[in-house]
Amino acid sequence: MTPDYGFLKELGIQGSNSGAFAGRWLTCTGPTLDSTNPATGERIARVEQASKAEYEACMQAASQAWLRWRLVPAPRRGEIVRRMGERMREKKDALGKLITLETGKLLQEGWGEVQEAIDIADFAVGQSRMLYGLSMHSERALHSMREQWHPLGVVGIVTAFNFPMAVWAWNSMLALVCGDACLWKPSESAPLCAIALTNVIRPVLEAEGLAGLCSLCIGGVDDVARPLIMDSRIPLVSFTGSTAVGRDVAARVAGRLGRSILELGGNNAVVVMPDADLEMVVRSTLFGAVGTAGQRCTTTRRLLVHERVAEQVLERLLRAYQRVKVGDPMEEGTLCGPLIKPQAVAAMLDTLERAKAQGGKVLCGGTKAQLKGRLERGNFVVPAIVRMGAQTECVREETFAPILYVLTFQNMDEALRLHNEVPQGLSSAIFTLSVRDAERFMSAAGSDCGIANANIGTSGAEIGGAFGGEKDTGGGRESGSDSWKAYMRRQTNTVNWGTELPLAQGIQFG
Ligand code: UN1
Repeated sequence: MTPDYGFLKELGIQGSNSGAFAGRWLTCTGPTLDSTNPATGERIARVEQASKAEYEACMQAASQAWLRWRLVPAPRRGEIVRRMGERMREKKDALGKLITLETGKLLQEGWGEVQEAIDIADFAVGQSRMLYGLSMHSERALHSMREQWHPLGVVGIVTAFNFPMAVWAWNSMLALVCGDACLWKPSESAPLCAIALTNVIRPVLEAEGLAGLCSLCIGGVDDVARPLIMDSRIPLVSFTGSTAVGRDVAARVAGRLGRSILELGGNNAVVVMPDADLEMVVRSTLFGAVGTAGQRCTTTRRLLVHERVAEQVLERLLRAYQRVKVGDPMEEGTLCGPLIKPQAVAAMLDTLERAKAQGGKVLCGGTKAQLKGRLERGNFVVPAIVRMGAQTECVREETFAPILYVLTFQNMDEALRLHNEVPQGLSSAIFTLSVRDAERFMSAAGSDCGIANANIGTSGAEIGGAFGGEKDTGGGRESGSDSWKAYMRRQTNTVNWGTELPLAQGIQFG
């Protein structure tokens, strides 16, 4: 039986779709891309991808729209973003289902992701009235000094499959209130999510005669990704993806003196102290390690447990893993959907082989899950827990799959050393009832990550905080707090309202 995909129609998805929006959907001349359902291997729809010519048209549309947009008062820009948020609210159900269909995330997670996009729209509306600059006291008499924040231009947004809507929203909702235009290159594994979202917000921009403001360009490395990264008309590139690709993007963008926001790999750990509430540890680790089938940047990949409670934690966790239902992400009760591609399954199995060769013991899962009927060709795996000994090379790598490494420690010093010894630095958490240990974990000598939590897992951050991390995670910050500043240029203004011309630093000249 073919399930009812009526929501595709509601989102304007057809059998064959244009992959380039430049204020209007273009006829594309690049290669055709199939979007497939990772739970069934079935094709959902086709996308005609952009070639270099359509890339150029998208870029021009965004640039043209920006010339007008940058002069629209920021609170009015906020009003337009508010309406985009309203459109996403109206279509939340359909958008969430599409995320599930195309990426295999659970329905709850699909809806949660759309909510995250709505939340950042709301946040950006408020921010549109708070693009504050400082004023300073000039050292010269009858002078005033201040700074202003101005729009940057066209922001290039490159997103990954695992958050195919929210990460675009983090960037674009802020960029828009900041007065920028957006050019979006989504993941080739989630093109329909991008097309649908563009269709959802399009009427708001069209009503303003500014449809090119949110351009979309789906295409390959040579046709779209590289031209975007190398385009000197794009002052800021926000890139979400692997550390390997991010390193290349960073070098190329820096080479043309552009700016980048990098949201790269994570290798997030939960530290469990002997006084932790173990029930909370188990529940949050399950969500952190198995949620989104281990394919979040914030996924819990390492469990560092005090040796006094290690056996107890493992026993409870194994019991919880036994109850995890692997299956159709559309179905209620499923806790682990498919991985995005067959290659991701192969990568998981390969990593587990290496873990075993390094002395790791697979305590549960770690195999392909062979499901029946429609799901027979889905990319399903059974989430794995691996207990590691002294050798931990594979633990240093991020494998985008549900593998949880368990390591033990004897004291906080050792826990912190283990915690910080991986190359990545995105998210982290400690479970303890001790204020001292919790604060130490979040201190300057504690976790080296961009996110450090106490009694909350590593994933599932709210939009209000700045999101991002250090070291191989790339150093970028997106979403809440003052992340908006990255999307603007700062201008310092000094005004002489007197009749003399005093020089700074007291210099006498002539
Ligand atoms: C990502 O995995 O790229 O904190 C983003 C979280 C989500 C965002 C994850 N709010 O898990």
